[in-house]
Formats: sequence, C-alpha cells, structure tokens
Amino acid sequence: MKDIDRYLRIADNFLYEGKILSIEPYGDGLINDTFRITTSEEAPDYMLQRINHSVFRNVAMLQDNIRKVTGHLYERKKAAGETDLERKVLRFIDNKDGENYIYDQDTASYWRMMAFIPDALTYDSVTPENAYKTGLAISRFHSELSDMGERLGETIPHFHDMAYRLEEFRQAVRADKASRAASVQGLIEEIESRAEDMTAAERLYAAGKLPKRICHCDTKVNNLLFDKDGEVLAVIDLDTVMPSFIFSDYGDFLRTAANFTAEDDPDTEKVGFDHKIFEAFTEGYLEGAKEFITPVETLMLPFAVRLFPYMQCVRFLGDYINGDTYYKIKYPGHNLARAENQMALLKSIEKYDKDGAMASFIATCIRQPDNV
Ligand code: ADP
Ligand code: GN1
Ligand code: MG
Repeated sequence: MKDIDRYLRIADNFLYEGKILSIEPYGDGLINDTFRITTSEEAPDYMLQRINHSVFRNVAMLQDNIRKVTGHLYERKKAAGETDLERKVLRFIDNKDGENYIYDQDTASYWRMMAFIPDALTYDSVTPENAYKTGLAISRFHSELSDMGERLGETIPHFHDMAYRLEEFRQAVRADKASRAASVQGLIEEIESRAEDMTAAERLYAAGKLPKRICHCDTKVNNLLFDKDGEVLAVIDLDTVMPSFIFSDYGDFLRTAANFTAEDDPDTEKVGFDHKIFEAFTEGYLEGAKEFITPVETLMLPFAVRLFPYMQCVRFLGDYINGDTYYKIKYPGHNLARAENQMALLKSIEKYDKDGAMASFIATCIRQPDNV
C-alpha cells in the first residue's frame, strides 16, 4: 500500500470534516511524525500525528492528560472572554468511540488527529520584542493551569529530574553500546564536573523547599505558535505537560531562544547567550508570574537558565553514546554536534553570569514600586 493511502485510511478513523485533498510531512519535531492534511474549502485543515510510542509508553495516559489540559485551557480562556479560541487551544478530533487516538495494526503505531491552526507561524528564534510577549504567554500558561482540579499523570517518568538523567547517562557510558564513549571523554568530564551543582533542585524538592506545579516541560521556541504580529497564539506540543519545577519552562525556553544559533549548529563559535533575549523574556515572564512565584522559585531562575543546556547536553550525548536511539538525527554525528552546542551555550551563560548578572536583573523586575 502507498504511504498516502495508508495515512488516508488512518485519518478515516477520526470524525473529521470535509474531504481530504493531500497529506504531507510537516515540521521539525524531534519526537513524533507530523503530517499536514489539507481539506476541501470549507472544512478546517488537520494534523495527523504518529505518537512516538517508545518515548511515550502510556498513550492512554498521555491522551487523557491532553484532553484534560486542552479542556481546562479552553474553559479558562472562554471564561476570561477571550475570542478566536480555535487558534489558541489545540483541538483533538475524536474517533467513533469518543477516543482521541487510535492504534493502527498495519503501522503498529498510535495516531491522533488535531485541527490545524491556520495563519500561525513557528520560529526557531525570537526577537527581543516577541521574547517579552513570549514570557507573558508562558506565565499565563502556568497561571491558567494552576487551578486545574484534575490530576495529570507523568507521561515520561523523571522527565526533568536531573539526578535521574545523570544516572541514566552514567549507565549509558558504562554500557557504551556504540563504542563511542572514549571519543567523547572530554565532554563527559565537563558534565561530571558540574554534576553536584546541577542536581540542587532535586535536593531542595526532597527537603520540601521547592514545589512542583503543572508545567509544559518542552518550551522550545518551535512549540509556540505566533500570529503575523508576533503575538503568541497557542502553546502546542502538550505531550509533556505534567508536574515539574516551574523554572523548567523558563529555563528551557531560554535554552533555544537565547542561543545566537540553532541548538544543533555544529559551529560552536556561533553559539552564545543573548542577554537581550534573556532580559526581555524575563521581564515578560515575571510581569505575569509575580502573582504566584515564590521567593525560592525566583531564586532558582538563574539556576534554570544553566540547567537546561546542561540537561540537554547530557541527554543528547547520552543518546549519541547509546547509538542514536531517541532523537531523530539527520547525520551520524548529529547528537554529538547538539551536545557540543549545548555545552558551549552553558559556558557562555556561566561567563555572563559569573558576577550574578542574572539575579541582579531579576531583582530589578520584581522590585515593588516605592510607596509615595
Ligand atoms: P514534536 O513532538 O515532534 O515536536 P509537535 O507537536 O511539536 O511535534 O509538532 C511539530 C510541528 O508541527 C510544530 O513545531 C509546529 O510547527 C507544527 N504543528 C503542530 N501542531 C500544529 C497545529 N495544531 N497547528 C499548526 N501547526 C502545528
Ligand atoms: C524534544 O518534541 P520536541 O522536538 O519538541 C524533546 C525535548 C527536548 C527537545 C530538544 C519528549 O522536543 O525534551 O528538549 O527535543 N521532547 C521529548 O530539542 O523528549
Ligand atoms: Mg515540538
């Protein structure tokens, strides 16, 4: 069977409107396989997605989380009088049994369908102007999910748990399945020399000093949709929405947004921390978050800016050492290039922050106006 016929047959499990005209691969996600479906005039276009089942082991839980999150976001925005909700909240399409995913025997995969958000743009980088708006949008996302009564499952256990990620990494180095560990010894040492510092959040959590809240846990720039004026329309890619440290979304966004180049640029000379983006995003985020963020969470923001390039370096290098089994790659050394890029970014951040520049800037954002 031709691929197109296969996808058509899969799409036909869902209660979509209109007649399908074409199905094409779409986007640059590293995890799922995404296809854009165009339909005849009146009907909306759609996205068909193969869910990466080796990453998301419990698809029923994943799709249940997504139903709860999109339902809650929709109701919150509606209650606040927002309009154009079809472009602001992802809408998943049910099948005939009222489920928002299917298992397809032929492809041995899980699939889901959602409405395509029209006239929206994705970027891999931001300008200082839209970094501010993005900060506001991420804090709004946190605040909208803060009163969600229903509990969410952990779709990837220990997802942002740095202590766990390091153990997983060390195991990969010991197993050395692809015989690559010796060739990246220098990078392994750079990682190990920072391990104690980078696991501070887990210790604070264990001591009851740092809370977890519902977060997105994958706020890279291309998981946001913007309108043509640079306003954030929707936060997408909701697979990892789960309880985590609130600073995850702050730090992970800056990991991609405040790097002068793409996360996989092999030319580490081009990598560097753009403090203008850091400042604009921080101002926007704290403008919205000052209502709910605690002093400890605020104190941890500079830590988060370092943590996410570090965590991503550990994850990319671990995948390289394992023989590239997790992230999609375009060439054999792709994961190594990504890991080197993230280490270069971390070093640039460390240099910028050596005298506490980030904490000083954050303090200027949350300082209350003097009473007059
Ligand atoms: P992955 O988990 O593989 O990153 P995403 O859900 O982020 O998958 O989808 C990949 C890309 O497809 C996104 O970066 C975005 O450009 C685009 N996309 C996903 N969902 C929609 C949608 N509903 N409307 C418009 N574009 C979308
Ligand atoms: C993956 O799905 P995508 O491409 O938006 C990954 C993130 C990483 C990111 C690095 C479920 O995000 O955790 O930060 O790649 N998602 C998962 O680019 O592992
Ligand atoms: Mg994505």
